[in-house]
Amino acid sequence: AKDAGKLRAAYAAVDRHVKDKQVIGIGSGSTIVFAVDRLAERVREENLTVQCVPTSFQAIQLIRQHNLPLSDLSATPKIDVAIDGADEMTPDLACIKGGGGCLVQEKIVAYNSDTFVLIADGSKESDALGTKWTRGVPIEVIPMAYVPIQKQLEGMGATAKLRMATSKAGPCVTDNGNFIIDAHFGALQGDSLAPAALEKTLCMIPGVVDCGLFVGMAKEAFIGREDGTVMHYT
Ligand code: DER
Repeated sequence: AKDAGKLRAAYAAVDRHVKDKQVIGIGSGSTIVFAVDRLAERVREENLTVQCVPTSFQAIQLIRQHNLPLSDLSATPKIDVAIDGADEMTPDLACIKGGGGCLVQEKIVAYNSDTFVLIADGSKESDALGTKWTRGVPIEVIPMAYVPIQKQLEGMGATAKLRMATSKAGPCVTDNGNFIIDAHFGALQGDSLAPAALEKTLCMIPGVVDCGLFVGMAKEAFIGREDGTVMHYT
């Protein structure tokens, strides 16, 4: 049922936003797979001309596997619409991303797009970030600094864990060659823990490349709920 929700959300977003002659940011994760399926179908059926900018090696593979035109920010720095998933999102469209470890390029692509659209199944909806996604805010860090950063995060009251790889020995290494610390602060509410404030605090720590708090970035969200409806947040 989750996959059905992901598919419905993905199709609704692509059908609502994708037009001819667009530069499209392609996110990472599992929900985006449905969006690229639908995008490729529409490009073929409607003979659309699009350029796709990836947010990870996974996105590059998806674009190539569907024979979609692969571009990058050097060739097409202005993105019309970026579509991506989320690990948890609140009604104001703030979200936690990075469950798939691709948050750095995802945030760059989202930032450089005119319209950033989230797609997700209903399990991602939340009243407060950190209450349903309890694995922590993903934070990409320069490897040589991960221990002092981990200690600083613990000093802020978080449980901070270095993300270990599952299909290789040792830490997870991102597409950019860095490590990820997952820092769980509990519910992100209150002055210092409000998502916007926390994002700034985290990104100021030397050695932090970026964090998985996307605040004030998404303009819309399509959520495929269990009951078969698609909630369109704008
Ligand atoms: O890692 C990420 O940011 C992904 O976009 C993630 O947040 C969404 O992954 P999913 O579509 O597999 O749930």
